[in-house]
Order: sequence, then structure tokens, then C-alpha cells
Amino acid sequence: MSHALSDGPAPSGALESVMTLEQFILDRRGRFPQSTGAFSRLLRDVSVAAKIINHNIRRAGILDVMGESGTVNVQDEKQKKLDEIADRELERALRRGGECCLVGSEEQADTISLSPRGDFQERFAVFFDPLDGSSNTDVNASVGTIFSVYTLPEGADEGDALDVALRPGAEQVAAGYVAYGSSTMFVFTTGNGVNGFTLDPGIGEFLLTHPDLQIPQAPAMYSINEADIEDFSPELRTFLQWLKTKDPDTGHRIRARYIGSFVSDFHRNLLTGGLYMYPATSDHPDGKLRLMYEANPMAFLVEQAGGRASTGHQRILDLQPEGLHERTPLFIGSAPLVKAAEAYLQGRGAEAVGGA
Ligand code: AFP
Repeated sequence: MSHALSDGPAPSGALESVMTLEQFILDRRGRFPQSTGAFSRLLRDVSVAAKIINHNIRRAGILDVMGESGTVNVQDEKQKKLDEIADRELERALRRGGECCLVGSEEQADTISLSPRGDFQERFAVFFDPLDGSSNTDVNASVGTIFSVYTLPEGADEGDALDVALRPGAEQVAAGYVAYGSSTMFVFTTGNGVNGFTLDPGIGEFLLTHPDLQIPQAPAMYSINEADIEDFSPELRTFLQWLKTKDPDTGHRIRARYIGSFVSDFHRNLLTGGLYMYPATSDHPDGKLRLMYEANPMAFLVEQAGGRASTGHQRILDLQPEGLHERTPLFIGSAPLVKAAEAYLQGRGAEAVGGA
């Protein structure tokens, strides 16, 4: 893995050797002569929105855009001002770009048609969580944007748009996230591996810093909100007990890390190896995370990076969605750990993972 910018801003002379996100997209497009460029333009539009959202997040404390806006979203969650800004900027960028006919957002009750004539000449539907983990913004912790892209079949129109767009995650044509952390990263897949780009604020470009990302199979971290342990199933509690035991060969114990911002927890685990869990609980049998704009896009990414994503009983990407805001339990990360979680949840624990 190359980290071309890890020692600080690249000196201007070094930039010729670093690929921008735009160059990367054009380069990939060049490999498909039949491509119309619409998809490349759609990805560009998302990246432009990401830069605008990043700009607002970086000045949050100064511009007084932190805190709640006084409204609640469809999930009955208090909206942050930054939630609303991120939602608006994504919708605007996609509308302006003209390649997207339909958006579905965590912040909006229903999908919104962006097709000026309602004929859905534009073929892409985009689902997004504009600002995931936004309760972290008040305390200066990292947050993210998640997006998922589908192609609508010919003949779809405004009347049946959502029904047509509610397809299993395996049919996504692209997915990605933006992590607004100590640096800002744009990580995405089009089904041909996962690539990560770091924003160089000096020149305002995302630069390829993490080509062909693969999640380490040896896990370093696990992430779950254990405050809810009383509400977890006995099988999950046994699994957590197993996770905390030392490896008898190395004496190593997997470390726990939980930011409470899915993008940030997922991103760290993607780089270090690990497992993120948001399980079903007795109070919330479907878990908390949303299928269409949280679980599906990250499941697509993690599989492309050699990892695995599951409800504990079923592959996330095979789920047939029933609604825009549907929730799902989620176990996602390094394949061996996700498989171990599945084994415990399905009552095959100790025997499946080798007797722990
Ligand atoms: P917010 O966007 O409301 O902060 O929710 C974030 C989130 O959906 C996800 O990013 C976190 O991993 C998860 O919720 C944290 O939820 P708990 O506080 O229940 O652990």
C-alpha cells in the first residue's frame, strides 16, 4: 500500500507522480470504450459535494453550524445543522450534475426525483447518509458520508422509481464513503477493487493514496457498543467473551475501539483489520443501521476489499430491501471474524472457531 502523502503535504514538484480522483476516474473510463461518461460525471458530482461538506465541517465551530437545527428526521432523530447542510449539498451536486434521476437520503422521508422532465432519462439512483455519526460533530470527533449507486432499468419512471430502485445490494454499481477525520478521505468501489483518495487541502484535490485496499485478515480491533450488552442475545454475549480471550499461541488480545461513527469505525477496521458490529437487541430486533445507505454500500466495499458482511445469518448484499429506511443487524469486517460471529450467532460457536 502506498501512502504518498503520509509525511505531510506533497511538495508541488512531486504531484506529477500522484493521481487525482478525476484522473483515476477518467483513466478507468478509458478502459471501457462504450462508456458514455455519465457514470464518471456522477462520481465527480459526489466528490464535489464531499469537498463542500468537508469545507463546512472544517469550519464548524467558527461558523456556528454545530448543534441541533431544531427539526427531527424521519427516524425521529434530532437533526444537526451539519446534517441538513450535507443533505442539501449532496442533493444539489447531483441535481446540478444531471446524471442522477432519484435520490434517497437518511434525512428525507421519501425519495426525491431529480429528473427535470420526470422521464428518468438519467439512469442513476443514489442513496446516501449525508452525515453519518453527526452527534460526534459537537465534540470534534470524526464523521462521514456514505453513498450507494444503482442503475435503473430502462422504462422506469417517477411512478415506480422507488420500487424499481429497491434492489439487493449485490446490484449496486458503485458505493463509497468520505471519512472526515484527521484528514479527509474518499474511498470507493465500482466492483473492481477499492481505492482510497486523501484530500490535499492545499490544492483541493483528492489524491490516490491507498490503491487497491485489502482488509487484513488478522484482526486487530473489534467495535461494538457494549453498553447494550444486557439487550444482546446469549449467543452474542458468548461470542464477545470469546473475542476477549487471548490467542493462546501469541498471547495477543484483540483491542476494542468504538467511536460511535460507523464510517470512522469501519475505516479504521478496513485499514487495521477488525470487526464492526451493530447487532439486533431485545429493544431493536432489526438493529440500528440502515440497509440502503449504510449496510449495503459498506458491504459492497468490504467484499471488494476481501472482507465479509452479514446479518449474522445472511449475507447483507443478498437482502431484498422492503423500504428506503429499513434497518438491519450488521457484522462487517475481516472475513475470519465475521465468520466466527456467524458461527456463534447460529449456535456453532466453539466447534466452528476451533474450540475457544
Ligand atoms: P448518529 O448519526 O445519530 O450519530 O448515529 C450514528 C450511527 O448511526 C452510527 O454511525 C454509529 O455507529 C451508531 O449510530 C452509534 O449508535 P450507538 O450510539 O447506539 O452506539
